[in-house]
Amino acid sequence: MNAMPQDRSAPAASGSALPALNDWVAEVAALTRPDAIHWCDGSDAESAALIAKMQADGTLLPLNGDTHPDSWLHRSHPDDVARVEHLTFVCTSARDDAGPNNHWMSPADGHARMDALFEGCMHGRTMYVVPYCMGPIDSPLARCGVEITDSPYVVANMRIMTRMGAPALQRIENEGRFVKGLHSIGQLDPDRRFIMHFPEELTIKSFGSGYGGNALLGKKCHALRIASHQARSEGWLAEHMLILGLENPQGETHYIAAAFPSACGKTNLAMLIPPEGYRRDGWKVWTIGDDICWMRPGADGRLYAINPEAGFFGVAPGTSAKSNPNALASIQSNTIFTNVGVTADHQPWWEGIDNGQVPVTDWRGEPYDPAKRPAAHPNSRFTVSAKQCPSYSPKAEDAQGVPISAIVFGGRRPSLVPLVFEARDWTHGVLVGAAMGSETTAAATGAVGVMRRDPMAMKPFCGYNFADYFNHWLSFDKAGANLPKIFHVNWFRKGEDGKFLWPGFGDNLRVLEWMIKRVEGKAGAVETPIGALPKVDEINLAGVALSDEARERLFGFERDGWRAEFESIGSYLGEYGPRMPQALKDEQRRIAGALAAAS
Ligand code: O2Y
Ligand code: MN
Repeated sequence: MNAMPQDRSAPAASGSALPALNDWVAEVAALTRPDAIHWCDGSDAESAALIAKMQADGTLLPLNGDTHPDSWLHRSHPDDVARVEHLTFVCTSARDDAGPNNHWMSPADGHARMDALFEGCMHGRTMYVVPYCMGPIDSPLARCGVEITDSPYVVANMRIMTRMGAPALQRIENEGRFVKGLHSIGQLDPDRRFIMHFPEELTIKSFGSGYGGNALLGKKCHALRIASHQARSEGWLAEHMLILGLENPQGETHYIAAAFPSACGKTNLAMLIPPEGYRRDGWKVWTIGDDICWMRPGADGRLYAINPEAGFFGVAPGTSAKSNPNALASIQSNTIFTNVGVTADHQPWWEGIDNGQVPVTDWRGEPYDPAKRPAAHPNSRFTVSAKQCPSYSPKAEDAQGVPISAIVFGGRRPSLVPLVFEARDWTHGVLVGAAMGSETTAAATGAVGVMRRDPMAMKPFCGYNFADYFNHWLSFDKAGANLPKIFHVNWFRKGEDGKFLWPGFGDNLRVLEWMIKRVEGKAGAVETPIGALPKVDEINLAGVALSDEARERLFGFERDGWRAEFESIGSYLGEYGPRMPQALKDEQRRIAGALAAAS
């Protein structure tokens, strides 16, 4: 049983029928010395009590109850506003198992460093024990975890983002296994902040941050870094991908999973509204998930996917009735906003909301002064249940997942990369994913036009060596497999004048339609060494005004540029040394050879 007294302020189960869980909670309590322990059951009453407590101490500020019922504003510490990749570690016994794509520490050093920080850190606080399930509670693809945290704000977010509480605890007790996540906000001191992963022990320790991916341990830490490791040993894939369903006028739905680096509009694509003509014809887009996808082969050889999350932790700035009406509709009630500005009548406000209102208070709680800082922090967020999204698919709750017809990779490529191309086969597709990335902008790094590769958008999230990860991807191509086609898209191609050539947003559906036609064998393509490009007359561009330059750059193939790109891809693969799978190196050489031969 627990070493510490139970918090009686809200009804809660006290302890678990699983000795391993009770023992761990007792061990953590002995280390962190909280004043009270609260086992979360996920009930409405528990949530109401937690929210009342946070309102009383100023952690949550009420927003306008008429326009945004049951919605709250949280202001994080100004030094704690984003994920911290430089303080994020993967602690494997062998350094090479974490790979050059991760910061590494030995498990012994990692635990020692973290346990010193956790020592006595919950004195004066309540320790919350949060059982959660990533994925539909009855899904064989779902996996469970328990987050111990001293942040009630984290508990409130976990309740939205995961299936949290009694049903999850029940599943954990039945299965006897769970990911252990220990979190404390500490003193929110950036010099005493680390996010450490121990994949061999299915354990996460996070200290010193209360924000997003650093603190909601079900998300990036569990569902990507730990799960990617677990997926490798169990034969499935844990990916940084949205999942959407594309329904045609005949009522047939194809499911597409798509990986883009952070801040490339994944949430917008997942909630896409078809252009007017498509809507009239009966096309629909269904949202399954906007960030994470767990996939595994089914009995028919196809990949079946679930969204392990239950909510959206979306970027607020730029979200508007034009850019993402579904997101805007989702966040009209029951939403936690973090680090947005507010209007005089306490409505949330951010740059790009474009609703004719004006902010009076910025994200730090100071009078809004555009000369000083934006009203909303650029990484400000909304946390909301996926069930509030008008395009949320009932299939998202399907325990068996949805069959994936196409996998899409994409990045921000102002030059060279056409709007869309299709990989020749699975191995080529894995190479396309391994080579993807974005060209930097001055705002991001100070260096313009430098290619930052972000394989499968997993650079910050793969819990093991990328070379082994590519090998794992390649391993799915085996007898009996019926794998999705793989495509690459680039919504961000620019013209001579530096302006985007493709309208993006709803018009991206035209590209998705071409992909599905390819899957169904109903569209032709131009074969090139880099893959199959659409014949311009086989992609529906009715109503899209494209200049000759735009058509050439969006649908053309620039041999010289690709030759240089493939040299660069070869060097990149070489950075992973002898662990890089030979099949991927051979594929790079095959294409480089084809590019050279045709000169
Ligand atoms: O800054 C954070 O902690 C959040 S990062 C994030 C949140 C939701 C979805 N994706 C991401 C990401 O960085 O990929
Ligand atoms: Mn993400």
